[in-house]
Amino acid sequence: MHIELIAVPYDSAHRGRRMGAGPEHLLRAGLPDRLAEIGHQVHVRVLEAPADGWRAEIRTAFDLTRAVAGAVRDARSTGAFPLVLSGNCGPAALGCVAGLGASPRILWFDAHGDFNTPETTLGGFLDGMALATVTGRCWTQLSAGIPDFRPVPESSIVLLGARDLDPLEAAALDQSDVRQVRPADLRAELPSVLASVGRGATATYLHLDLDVLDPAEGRVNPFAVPGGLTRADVTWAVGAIAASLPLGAASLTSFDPHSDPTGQAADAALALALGLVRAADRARGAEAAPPIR
Ligand SMILES: [Mn+2]
Repeated sequence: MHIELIAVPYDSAHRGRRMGAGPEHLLRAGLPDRLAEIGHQVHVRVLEAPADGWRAEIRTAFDLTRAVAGAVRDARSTGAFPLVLSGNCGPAALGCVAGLGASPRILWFDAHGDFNTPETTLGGFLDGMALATVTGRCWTQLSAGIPDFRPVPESSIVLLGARDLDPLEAAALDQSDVRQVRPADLRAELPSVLASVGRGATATYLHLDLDVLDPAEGRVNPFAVPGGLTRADVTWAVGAIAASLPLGAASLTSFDPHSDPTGQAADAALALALGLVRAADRARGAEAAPPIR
């Protein structure tokens, strides 16, 4: 399979800082070579914020989102699978949704809801609003400036593994049509959730905020909280998703190498990236296979 590895090395408009260091850390740790070793053709593209621009958290996030959308569209037009490595969730998710064009299903792994809005956030972190922005709950004028972006209906979205929500954010999620699968319910609930959300799906975006992992699997960033999924859980779930929905694009986000002095979280991230690509490739092969007579 041809893979376009799209790196977005920013966190809150800062290049290479905190989670912004994650994408290039994973590239240096050998992700492109590991993918090539298992038979894939890999092209790496590192996206940059506009060279002349003033850095502002919100504006830069949307500049990067437009760049991701273009890179995803380019990759898909050549038949490559876009795999985004991003410091933040918002540019990755909004960019992939826009790049996919048609209204996708979204499977969103995250310890957090990313469902805050400017009116509910306690931390003031734009990226904690990423999923709410995707659904059109906030930042609607800025989102409208992303070519081909259309808000995704909440009923097309599944949030998996979330366990650390602000109070008003939790209330908004509970009242929304976003389906939630709690960490402890993953294996029991995912098959039926996929059966219902997958009906008629044309493109699916898989969002893997690495802090969905339990910190015992490696501490991926300063916001990681206990009660999360194991590496085996995530690998199983990604395999199940790829087997039942047509994966159009995927992202790995929020890895901060500074939180991971032993390298355990980096190992987990590499293993999950390889597992995700294997699952996407298997599913593509199954689709391309001639019907059995
Ligand atoms: Mn997130």
